Amino acid sequence: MSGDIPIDHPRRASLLKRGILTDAASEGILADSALIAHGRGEAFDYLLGESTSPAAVRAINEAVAVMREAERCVISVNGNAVALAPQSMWKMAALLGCPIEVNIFHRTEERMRLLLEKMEREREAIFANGWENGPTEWKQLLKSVALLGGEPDALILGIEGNRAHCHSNGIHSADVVFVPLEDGDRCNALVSMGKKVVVVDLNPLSRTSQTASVTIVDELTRVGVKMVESLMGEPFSPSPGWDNMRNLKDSLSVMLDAMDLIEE
Ligand code: PTJ
Repeated sequence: MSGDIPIDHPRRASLLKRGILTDAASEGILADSALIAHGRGEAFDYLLGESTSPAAVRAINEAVAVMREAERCVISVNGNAVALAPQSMWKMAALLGCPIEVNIFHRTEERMRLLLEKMEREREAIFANGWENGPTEWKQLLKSVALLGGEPDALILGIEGNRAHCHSNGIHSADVVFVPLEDGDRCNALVSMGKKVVVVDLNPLSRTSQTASVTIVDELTRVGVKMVESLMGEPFSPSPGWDNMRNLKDSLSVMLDAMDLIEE
């Protein structure tokens, strides 16, 4: 796929992501509506100029600080996150010393099996290729990350059906949950359980964005790389007056400023 797209094509990064997702759909790891969700995200990303805004950088910093200070952090991944940014998720978990839980909205045992297998293959790929600029003990850190999701023994309160299943030593007992591409109901349920919820969502107007404790309005693959970089640097504290709504408005105004790109 990458060989077919000229290196200077203006939509190259976007087309590569489409290729990754259509391959993942063929492998059976995505929900039926995953490509629609991605397309919605793409439209917002277009308005961001497909780059990380200063508001998103502030949210990424806040997210990293909150996750570092957590007593029990967990990274919750769904089909789209496993397809798009699996290696960043592993590296973040290794640096934070926290588990990864595969937790999907459209849960079937077959999808869960495929997602867990794909995550393990991606961990192996990091071992095989090394971790550039990673900490000296990276192999040990990566090895020690627990991958949860296969044997849920608890429920997310306030949501129904298969999508409520989670692990008691993962999402259920976490004080901070990182959930890229979350749906509104589940984000709301996690917040109602008293957890801090950090989300990545290109749509600043979604219920997820508005409900979360920290919302990063940016594209997941870019965010993953930046969060790993930040976690490899010096720790810093969360900002005491973090105002998520203010940051959402700042993100939305970057999109509205795209109007200036149209010459009269
Ligand atoms: O794997 P499952 O079963 O858990 O299902 C996953 C999907 C994504 C299908 C499910 O969570 C879903 O339907 O999500 P929504 O409610 O459509 O929300 C997805 C949100 O993610 C939308 O607001 C999109 O704008 C946003 N989004 C899509 N792709 C990206 C993104 N945000 C950041 N980076 C992306 N690459």
